[in-house]
Amino acid sequence: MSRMVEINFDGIIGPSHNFAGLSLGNIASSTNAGATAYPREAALQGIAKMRHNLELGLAQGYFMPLDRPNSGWLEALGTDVAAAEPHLRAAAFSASSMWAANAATVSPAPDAPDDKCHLTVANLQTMPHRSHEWPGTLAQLQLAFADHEHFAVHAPVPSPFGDEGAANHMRLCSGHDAPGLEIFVYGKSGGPFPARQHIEASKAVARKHGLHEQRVIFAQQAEMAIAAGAFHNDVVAVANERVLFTHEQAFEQPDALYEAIRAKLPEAEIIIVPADRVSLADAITSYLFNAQLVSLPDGGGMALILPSEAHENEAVWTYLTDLVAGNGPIRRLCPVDVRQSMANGGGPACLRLRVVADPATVDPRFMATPEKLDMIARVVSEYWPEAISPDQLQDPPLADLVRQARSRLLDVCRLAELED
Ligand code: SUG
Repeated sequence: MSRMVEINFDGIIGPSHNFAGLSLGNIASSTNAGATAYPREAALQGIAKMRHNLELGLAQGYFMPLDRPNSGWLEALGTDVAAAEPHLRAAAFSASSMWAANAATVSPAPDAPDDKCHLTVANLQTMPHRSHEWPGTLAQLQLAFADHEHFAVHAPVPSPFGDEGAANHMRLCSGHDAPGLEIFVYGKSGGPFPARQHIEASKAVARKHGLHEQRVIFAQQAEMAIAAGAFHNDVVAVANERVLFTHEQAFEQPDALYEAIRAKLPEAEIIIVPADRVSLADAITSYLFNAQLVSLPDGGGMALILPSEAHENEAVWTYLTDLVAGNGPIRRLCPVDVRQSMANGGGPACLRLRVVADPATVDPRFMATPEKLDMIARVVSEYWPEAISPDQLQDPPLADLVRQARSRLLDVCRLAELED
């Protein structure tokens, strides 16, 4: 019997995690540029989040870190790890695939005419350090979702149309296994920071997934939000089942969007956080919308898995406490510590890709259990570097150490075929 549930696949934080200030428009990344990073602690924080979600009764999976430093990419640029200019070396080392919300856009089977779950790997072409993720990500998606009866994995949208995957995509539905309304959020360039999601990419993904135009909305992200540091829509809005939880200033034309949502999905419930309760600046530093909004099993209502930074922001926490005290669908607040990822602009929701599917149709090597997480934590504790400062990226032993750590993880997870 098929059991369609939402599975959260987290990117395991790779051994080369560092703060190189590579993402213009991502305020945390720019603020922490040059700081010492703690890859071991970072990965253990990510594993603890997965463990927490398993304990809540949620289905959990993971993706492996990619092969870094990416020497093939440097070679294509006519250089290598030793000779590369520092910005290229840092881009080759980046552990940015941890942010699995940018891995792909996912349309679950109930939304598609062929009754398959469609995944399009994101080209991430706006930021150089992210533009070389997709081949490694595609290889994993093809393995994890190799069951062609249930999944269709698509190649990336071609250049020059930037696509950043699920971070700019929301799905509203009466239940995960019911047909959904898919909202694609795009940006327009021209502001101080790049708009990373191009409308042509969003439209291409919707076409490739075969979505019916009645069940799709394309909405422009507010230029003001991008300029304030919301480099992806999931920094200012999140959806789960029939609920859209959004900041008032997330969209360029919010009223038109809300109206279109209500017309296409009358049961939708839109929770709008007003700027006079939580400013855009507080929303972006606290990452309250970069929460995982999840449905708890057994009718437990919805919970927000939030970064602990949201707990520490008075305006944000007061708003959230009032929210759960009301009679709304969001019943529970669960702060989690993902500070190492947060310092590069990645909250709990950035670290995961949601796939609605029957877990039995997914390659079990990508599915988490408490025992497997313990095993992964042991590899991380033994092999992940404790600290990486930016000037260490040029030390030849670091590249070997990072590669060896990943190989060890692939071995214990029986995924050595992902080795290049
Ligand atoms: O693409 N940070 C990532 C953060 C991605 C967050 N994802 C979502 N919002 N879904 C980015 O900007 C920083 C890397 C550095 O500076 O070293 C970075 O890539």
